[in-house]
Amino acid sequence: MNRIALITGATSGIGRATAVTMAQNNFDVIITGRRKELLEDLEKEIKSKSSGKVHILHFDVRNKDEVEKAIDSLPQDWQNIDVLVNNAGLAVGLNHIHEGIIDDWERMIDTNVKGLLYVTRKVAPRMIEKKHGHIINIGSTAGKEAYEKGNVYCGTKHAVDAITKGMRIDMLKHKIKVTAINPGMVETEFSLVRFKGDKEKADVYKGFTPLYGKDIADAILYVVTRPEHVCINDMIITATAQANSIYKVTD
Ligand code: NDP
Ligand code: 8X3
Repeated sequence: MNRIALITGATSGIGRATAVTMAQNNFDVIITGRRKELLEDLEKEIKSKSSGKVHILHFDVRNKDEVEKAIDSLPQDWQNIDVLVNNAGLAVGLNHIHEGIIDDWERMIDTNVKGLLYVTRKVAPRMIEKKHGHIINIGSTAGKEAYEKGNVYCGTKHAVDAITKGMRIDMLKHKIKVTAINPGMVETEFSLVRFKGDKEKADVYKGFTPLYGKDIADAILYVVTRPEHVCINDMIITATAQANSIYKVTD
């Protein structure tokens, strides 16, 4: 029987690649995000490529009521979530702290930190009841060191790092695994969102081969297919051209 994975932020990038990869590898997937039409496209693609079942939940992770209603709406046979991938997230803006835009800060904090918490708060109690489950939090190399103008984004990802460590301790006696996956630069919609649709500024992947969503999806698949007694706690994955968020070589 397939296991069930709920993936937040499945309309694009890492989350989308993860949904496809997991569905091709014995998972039924609950795909979530705000852009409903993209979730419907993804459902079609998954069904054409695999035998994994798909269920769509359409919500904004920043809205606590929407999160609760969406997860409460799951039909009985979708309720036993084995794997939660807390992936939805974003960077908005790249400014020195004294020039930062407060609305950008709030979007990042509300999505990357509070959204992750709201979803986890709804899903984790069900895992505890079953004494089984695995939570994957998508952090970042930006959660391991701060870089110039990255202040608040780096802060949210450092928070994900700390929350993941705390979660793992709290979940220990319930036999629930908690893993952080911390990617470096992955070519997705991430930069377009960060630079608010400015394609020129968003072209930060010139002169080197970045990571792609599938690279991170493969790592997630590896992590969730380890034997019961093995938990990968923390993984940092960068492009070969990167040492961390700060050091990168170009051709
Ligand atoms: P994308 O922009 O391609 O995807 C982001 C996903 O998050 C989309 O599916 C988007 O869906 C979803 N999302 C954003 N805000 C919300 C919200 N309020 N409610 C629900 N879903 C939301 O970027 P990535 O795939 O690159 O990013 C995925 C994660 O990986 C993020 O947490 C990011 O911080 C992290 N990361 C990315 C790196 C990179 O270089 N790309 C490196 C390290 C970490 P929709 O807009 O439809 O709601
Ligand atoms: C995304 C990677 O280095 O742009 O989290 O912050 S970075």
